[in-house]
Amino acid sequence: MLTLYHAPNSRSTRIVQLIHEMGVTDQVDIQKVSIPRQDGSGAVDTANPHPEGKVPCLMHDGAMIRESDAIMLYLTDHFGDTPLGRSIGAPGRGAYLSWLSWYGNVFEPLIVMQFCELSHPGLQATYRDLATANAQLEKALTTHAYLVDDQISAADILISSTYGWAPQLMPDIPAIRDWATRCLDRPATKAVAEQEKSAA
Ligand SMILES: N[C@@H](CCC(=O)N[C@@H](CS)C(=O)NCC(=O)O)C(=O)O
Repeated sequence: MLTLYHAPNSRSTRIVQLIHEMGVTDQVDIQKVSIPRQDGSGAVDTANPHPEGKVPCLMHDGAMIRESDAIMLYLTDHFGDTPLGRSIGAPGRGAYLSWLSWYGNVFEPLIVMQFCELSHPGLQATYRDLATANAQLEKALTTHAYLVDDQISAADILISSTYGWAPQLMPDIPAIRDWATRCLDRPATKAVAEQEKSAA
């Protein structure tokens, strides 16, 4: 059995959205846990096996998978017939892995830097900047309807989730705005977000 440790209205929401999009809610046990929130509420939950007390955290037969991009890759590989993944040998596999990792290694750090109003030549040299990141998204989305190809993948769910919790970061770039809206307005993704927001 797969178990996802999840705190509503957090970075683990996108994993719940992926699970709903894949139609495998009956095959993943979703355990709600608390986390310390930026407003001072919440606390580390001893029921959460994540070594830093964070979410998301996925357990599968005693093995732990953490970090959103790794969890999405793990789930789409595990449920190999889902159209939201790109299996080994599929034409989009390289782009799929690249966008998933780009999120964790480049895009999320840039988003955090923006929130913290951080800038430094070393950060710029390593991550470039949000304008460069947005230009990459725009280029990909001008070529195809989604990041990997013309069919939505978990990479789209992951990267567009940013604009679900931080809509103010949406750039004024039609290709990005339209793509994010297409992703966030999908019935399963929207239903999870609305259910969590209304329960908060
Ligand atoms: N890069 C990680 C970030 C995980 C993360 O920071 N999660 C937040 C929730 S939005 C958390 O658990 N915070 C609680 C804490 O820092 O103790 C991922 O995407 O999985």
